[in-house]
Amino acid sequence: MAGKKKEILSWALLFFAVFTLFASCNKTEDNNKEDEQKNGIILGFSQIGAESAWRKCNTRSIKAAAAESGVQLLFSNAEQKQNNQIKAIRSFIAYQVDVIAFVPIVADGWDNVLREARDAGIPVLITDRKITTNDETLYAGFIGTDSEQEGREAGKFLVQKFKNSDASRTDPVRIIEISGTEGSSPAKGRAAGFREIIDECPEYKIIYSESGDFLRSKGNEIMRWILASEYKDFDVVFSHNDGMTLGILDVMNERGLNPGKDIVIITIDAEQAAIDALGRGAVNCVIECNPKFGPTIMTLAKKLAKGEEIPRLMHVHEEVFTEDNNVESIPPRGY
Ligand code: GZL
Repeated sequence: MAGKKKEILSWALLFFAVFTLFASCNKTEDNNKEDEQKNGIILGFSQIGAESAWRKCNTRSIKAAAAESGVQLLFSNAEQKQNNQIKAIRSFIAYQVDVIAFVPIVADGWDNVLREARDAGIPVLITDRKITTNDETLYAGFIGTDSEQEGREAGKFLVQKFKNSDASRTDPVRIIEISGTEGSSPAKGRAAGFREIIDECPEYKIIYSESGDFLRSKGNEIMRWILASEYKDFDVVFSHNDGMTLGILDVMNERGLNPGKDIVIITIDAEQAAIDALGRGAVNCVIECNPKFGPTIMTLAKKLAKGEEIPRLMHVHEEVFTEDNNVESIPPRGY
């Protein structure tokens, strides 16, 4: 009997040993999968700051997409300083991230730090704003908005608007331009695209242009100054982003002016507040600049981490909303 008991015990012990071994293999496998998910690629991202509703939405899109796709995100907010971006990129290099992505606050001054990233073998993806460089080996590709086209759309709306309204008009159409951050690709691109269209029509005249740095407070300040200056009689405001436009509208409303009726207002971004202003007739044209390309950034970063090629230039889809649109049909903007 004792022998029988012994035999059963040995079988039980053998079964337990085999079961434990099998379970631990599974566990290791699960751990590996979990590790891979958790420790996917490491992406170092330098964002310029939080200067507008657009920027905050862009950041939300990037962070949500990283979490969704298992990308480990090292996120740095440069607080509007190029130097902080350069320091962040250097820290990503030191940390040996798999990929670096960033929004260049201005177009110039990136060659040295991007050369360091290239020499460290870390691919770079440029997002939202563009850089100026003669060395195409410094980055793998660009994903973002087409600022020149946004400027052209503003010009096309304006020309159409005045063609329809008063064909007999002989005096010039006096335009105020409130532009974005000096030296940034959106400010340069929007200005260039707008001029490409209106320069074909001599009756359009930009009587005053100043950078509002994409800030609502600066838009407000500049319009306050203009209304007390020799430029106070104008027909159109072309503002490079909705934040500055909202600051401009605040002053106009304070002064009992009639934006959208006596003064044509054209703005870029298409944040909800601008669409609402379009709906109440305070703005005539809102050109979309789409901030929600976080998922595409993650897809491109994963390709780069695997050593795959990506398109050199990718522009996100953008719409134009005008006073002729049924605003109710425009989906909620989310920013
Ligand atoms: C444009 C983007 C601009 C937005 C602003 O691509 O860089 O920066 O138009 C934002 O609202 O601050």
